[in-house]
Amino acid sequence: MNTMTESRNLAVQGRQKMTPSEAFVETLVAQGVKDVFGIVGSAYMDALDLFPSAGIRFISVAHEQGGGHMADGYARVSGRHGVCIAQNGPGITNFVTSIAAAYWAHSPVVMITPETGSMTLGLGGFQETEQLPIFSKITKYQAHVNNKARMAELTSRAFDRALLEMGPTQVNIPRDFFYGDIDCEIPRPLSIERGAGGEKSLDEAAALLAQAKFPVMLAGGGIVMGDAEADAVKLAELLQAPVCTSYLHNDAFPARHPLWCGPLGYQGSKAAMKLIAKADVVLALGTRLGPFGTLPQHGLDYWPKDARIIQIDADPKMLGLVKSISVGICADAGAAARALVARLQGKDLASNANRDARLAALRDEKTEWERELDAWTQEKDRWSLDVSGQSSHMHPRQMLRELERAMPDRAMVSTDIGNICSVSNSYLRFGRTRSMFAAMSFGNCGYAFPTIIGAKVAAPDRPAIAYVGDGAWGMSFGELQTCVRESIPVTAIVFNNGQWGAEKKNHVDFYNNRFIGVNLDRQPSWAAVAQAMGAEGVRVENVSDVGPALRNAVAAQREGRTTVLEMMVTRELGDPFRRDALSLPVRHLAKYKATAAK
Ligand SMILES: Cc1ncc(C[n+]2csc(CCOP(=O)(O)OP(=O)(O)O)c2C)c(N)n1
Ligand SMILES: [Mg+2]
Repeated sequence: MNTMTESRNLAVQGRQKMTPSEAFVETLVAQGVKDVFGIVGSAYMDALDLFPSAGIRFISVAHEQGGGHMADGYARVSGRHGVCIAQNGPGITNFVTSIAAAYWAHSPVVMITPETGSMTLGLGGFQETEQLPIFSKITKYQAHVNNKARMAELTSRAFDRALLEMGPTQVNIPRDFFYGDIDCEIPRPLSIERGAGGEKSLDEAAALLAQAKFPVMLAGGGIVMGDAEADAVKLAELLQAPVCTSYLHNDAFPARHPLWCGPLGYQGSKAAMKLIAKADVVLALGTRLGPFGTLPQHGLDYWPKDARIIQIDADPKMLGLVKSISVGICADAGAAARALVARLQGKDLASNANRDARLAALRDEKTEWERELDAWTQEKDRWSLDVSGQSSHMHPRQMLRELERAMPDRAMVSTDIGNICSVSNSYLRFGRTRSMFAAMSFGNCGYAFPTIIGAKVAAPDRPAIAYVGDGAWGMSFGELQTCVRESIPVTAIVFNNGQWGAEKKNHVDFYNNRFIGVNLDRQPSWAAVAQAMGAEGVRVENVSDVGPALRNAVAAQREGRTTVLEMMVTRELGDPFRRDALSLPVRHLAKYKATAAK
């Protein structure tokens, strides 16, 4: 690793007298912070008062969880820190879910947690809870300001570590430590460059790739975070290798590229699965090979068990963790790809011998999958046929295909957790990185909408679209207030199927349609709710209206207006999330016998 310091320091220079609030805010300035998400609280009023003079926008949100997700979306689209802050105690505990989500999305979120005053800590006063243990497993670094003189040093370190360790960090500040006089210097941000990996392992990887007869690249989030798309493309082209994207990182490789074959994992591309199944060498570039991303899908147990795996990841702890690997390289995805290109260029590649046949297989699989998707307008299991037969609403797949067709250039799309959002995986294709913001492995409902709001703040000139199920919408629509109040125009596409569909699917498949708590009866009209909250609300009933509705909503963003598109869809349900993790019910006690599997 090389160390270098950046020279964007606009903060005061040199050691001097200041208040800890000034030291804190100047550290934010030094770190390039322009936006902070949160809800006001007395605990940090003195620092907040300085934000406007420091050129920092405070974005007032509806719920701290939303603020944490916004910081996450902001970080994911920009590659810079996302920052959130709240009142000690309940404001901070409201951050828990969003910080856990940011942890699994590898987002450099810095969470500022003012805490109860140092002189009353432990006395059980007002809004007191231990704020470090709660976050200890979902942050990469926790700074506790144990002395006000260390305010700038520790705040700065939390910012540096968030980038260095690719995840959320915490700065915990006893609220009385904002006041007083200190003598200090504002640290300059660290900028640590990641390298290409060890020479020996790069040589081994290059040798494996040179001998491979059917190399396949698996493009992961490391390509997105490392802005390594061009390098990944070059390496794939050199090898003429099909490229699959890892689960929920559909933006890791440009979908229009002839070598792209789509996402692996839940509701992914059969073409990608069938091609990786043929691989003798898998080049996993910038992916931790998370356990959820390679589960069998569409009845295909596609992971190539005999293939040699080269895994490249920026976090050494991820190497060989989930899959056994032949070569592990701890590296920046782009730098490693460049180093491999340098080693392989002009070399004799074994895969050249069957290149035409491999490319023909790639084209055929892709064509077949597109044909299958075109014909797959509705789910065909018994439950789905029953409910959709009785409904005049849209089939979710048809609606998703229309959204795909109308998707604007440079779109940013966030997706929630739910059955329809999961099915959307097959229809989300992107031309560039930093475009897809799914609720990653933490998988919390309520992720997508606030996350896209944060993304829009970081990239106001890009169309911002959230895919959200109606259940998840019930958790997160409060942030429409933030869109309207703070003039952050986005589009929320709410899939109204009147149910917590993904969980209902488990009732259908495992519990003989004994539905408990899965029907969302007597919902309000979400379009009307949006209008009442000062946004546009449109109810979409017909497939032919889907494309125009999305185009209008995107145009409205350019005029500063937020739109909720309420998509009226049938109750049919795609394949379940966790077939692997459920079993048919076994009952021993007589009173429960009626619920046993027949
Ligand atoms: C915070 C949270 N609570 C509960 C769950 C469990 N869960 C997973 S999917 C799902 C249903 C989602 O329903 P909806 O948003 O309406 O989308 P649909 O499945 O109907 O498309 C639930 C409750 C979760 N993932 N996150
Ligand atoms: Mg639903």
